[in-house]
Amino acid sequence: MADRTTVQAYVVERAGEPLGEVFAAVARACGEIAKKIRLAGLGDVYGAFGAVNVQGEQQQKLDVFANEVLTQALGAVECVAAIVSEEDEEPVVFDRPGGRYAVVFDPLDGSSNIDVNVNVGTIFSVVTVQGELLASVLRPGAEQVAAGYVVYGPSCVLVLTLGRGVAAFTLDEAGEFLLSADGMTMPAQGPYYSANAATAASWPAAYRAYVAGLVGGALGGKAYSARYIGSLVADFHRTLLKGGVFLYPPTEKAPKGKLRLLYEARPLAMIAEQAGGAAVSGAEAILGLDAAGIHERTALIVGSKVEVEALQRAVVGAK
Ligand code: FDP
Repeated sequence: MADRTTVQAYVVERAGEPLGEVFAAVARACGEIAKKIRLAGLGDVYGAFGAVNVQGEQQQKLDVFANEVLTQALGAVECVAAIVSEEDEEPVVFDRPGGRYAVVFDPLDGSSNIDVNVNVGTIFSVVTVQGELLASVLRPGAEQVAAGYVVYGPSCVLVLTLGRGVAAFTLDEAGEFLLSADGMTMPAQGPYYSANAATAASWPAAYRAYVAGLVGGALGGKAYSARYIGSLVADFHRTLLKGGVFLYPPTEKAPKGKLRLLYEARPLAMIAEQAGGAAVSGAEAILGLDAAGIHERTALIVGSKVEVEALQRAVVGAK
């Protein structure tokens, strides 16, 4: 049952005013993005913006809008030293003495789903800037101060962790995210696996055998069912609530994986671990990985402990 605790009040109580302001800005911006998405069919917001981003992907109009709204909101927060966005080639640095955090985000994830009215999301991570900015954001995800995502679905939900558990907030009609679940835990094992089966022929053999095992009852006799939306936040959100495993393995086209380490894999890995789940890139824990660049890609296997550890054992065994 929702109470009247806002995101900002929740964060201030547990982590202090400055981080509370960061989350207030994220919540405000995501509230605006949610409104834009809800009314997308009535405005000129569907379709391509006409430019290609640093990842070589067509930017959608809503990608650009979401990036601008988040950049503006976070740029107005005194303790934010810099932002790193999927849509920007380089970090945006704010020249101010009080800056102690960098916020790393994917403003609108799953944007190929926008035009067909399927769930999309925003993913973000907060890190402390100590010394050089770039070195601070590249340090392993275990050092994240906080992480979260917003899923723009039938209801709009913001899920966050401050490193001590996971909580969810639901956007109300007045535009405020209010606490709707606290102390969230992921089931230790779940009924679903989630992967783009069309790419399976080009996965390493251990991944193919693993998924065949899930379907065939190799993990405790359960026959797993498939669910794949193709929108990471939505696929992760289901995995958090229902359990199971989401996997985006290395493929021939993307041998290092498709998803981005800093603003997709790391924040979701932190949330998964805080909810009792796990996240690996194959043999290694996502949160232990160093990054060489801000737009680095990784394979991502995230979800319930039983399934993720089984995959990790399979990959290590195949080496
Ligand atoms: P999209 O290409 O629509 O932006 O990170 C990008 C992402 O979506 C994820 O949201 C999603 O999980 C994944 O790519 C889908 O990739 P495939 O189309 O290759 O399955």
